[in-house]
Amino acid sequence: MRSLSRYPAFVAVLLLALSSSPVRAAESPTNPPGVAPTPAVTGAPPAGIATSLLVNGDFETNSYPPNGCFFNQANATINANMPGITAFGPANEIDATRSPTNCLFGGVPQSGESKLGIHRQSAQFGNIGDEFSFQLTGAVSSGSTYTITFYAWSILSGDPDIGTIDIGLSSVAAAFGTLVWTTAQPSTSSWSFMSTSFVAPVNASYLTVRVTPGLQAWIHVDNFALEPGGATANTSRSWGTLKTLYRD
Ligand SMILES: [Ca+2]
Ligand SMILES: [Ca+2]
Repeated sequence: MRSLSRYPAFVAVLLLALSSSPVRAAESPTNPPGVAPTPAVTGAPPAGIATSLLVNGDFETNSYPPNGCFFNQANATINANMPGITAFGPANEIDATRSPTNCLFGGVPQSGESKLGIHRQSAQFGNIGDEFSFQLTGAVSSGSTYTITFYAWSILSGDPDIGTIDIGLSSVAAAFGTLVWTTAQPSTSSWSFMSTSFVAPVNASYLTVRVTPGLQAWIHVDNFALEPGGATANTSRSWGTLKTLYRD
């Protein structure tokens, strides 16, 4: 009976493993320049967003003027225009959009009209990077499980590396804090869906984002959500456990 009672959890782990390959979102058609933005869809938020702990995880709440592409924004400028977001990386050059177009690089925003581009510079400039945090609507508790999802698109037009994204937890808005996940490499031709569940190693009030140190890459990101719960890998499940499960 003991092993049977573990069956649902085991299936959950299997499903997690099967779903770990990146899922590519369908691309939206690119609107021609000058077309007015499509009005925001009203009603219930998409599934998975309603319980997100992130403030402004889609970047859609901002005071940038419409139909604009805002490259190399000082951290203070990002912070003045995007509630819930704190830019703090030493590179000080996050790119923000409020446009139904792709702003010449990557794709149109994965959701809405705003995405961010974060960069890590060349070794000549010390590989310094852009970093930012999301304010949380509720504290993350050490020892509890959470699921993070977002979309990323790596741009190779001016940088040699595809790069990866680091996700961290921090007690303060302007420091990366503790690394909890490094993603796989995003696609360079479409939005890659990034998702994992993790057990929080620390209490935190902010979720942090950066391009992984040690290389030179420019990655666009959009539509972040952080939700309580999720299935995490259990390294104690051995082949012996599997055989026992089916023998019983
Ligand atoms: Ca967005
Ligand atoms: Ca930039």
